[in-house]
Amino acid sequence: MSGKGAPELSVKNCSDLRVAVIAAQWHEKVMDGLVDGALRALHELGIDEPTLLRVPGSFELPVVAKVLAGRGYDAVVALGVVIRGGTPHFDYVCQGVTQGLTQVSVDTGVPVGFGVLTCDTEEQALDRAGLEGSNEDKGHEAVTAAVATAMTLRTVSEPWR
Ligand code: DLZ
Repeated sequence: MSGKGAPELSVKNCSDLRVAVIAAQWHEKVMDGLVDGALRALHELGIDEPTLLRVPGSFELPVVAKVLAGRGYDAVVALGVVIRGGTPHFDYVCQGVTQGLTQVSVDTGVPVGFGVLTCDTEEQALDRAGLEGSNEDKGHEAVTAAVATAMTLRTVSEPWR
């Protein structure tokens, strides 16, 4: 999937949103970049006190996302990195986390930003991690998408305001 074609999202008046970021811990350097990008995006949006929780691996992201979605957060952002190895384990973890996060979002009505990299190599992940020399900043993107969606939902759920 190419990163080309991403929209320039302009999100305003969202500083009162409650946002939680959940980050897995595998592949520390890439994760540091994703978490930094996510926190930077939140700061740019005026959301300065987000909740940040860590989980062991990407497979654990959906259950925590579900609990947070039920605790009044307006948006949840899930960050992780899964790198293909020599067994089918990669496919199962990717499938579990992707379907799990989708299910949480659709079932709860709380937007879940998908900041989980699923890559063949560490180099591909580093290129998307928002680090110096990276071409993409997926932690930042995931926050912006989740917050933009939460703002859209706000207009739908309160059309009389
Ligand atoms: C087991 C595993 C493997 C092999 N690779 C990754 C990975 O690349 N990225 C990641 O976030 N997590 C990985 N895990 C751990 C699983 O996500 C999960 O934490 C364990 O299977 C325990 O439930």
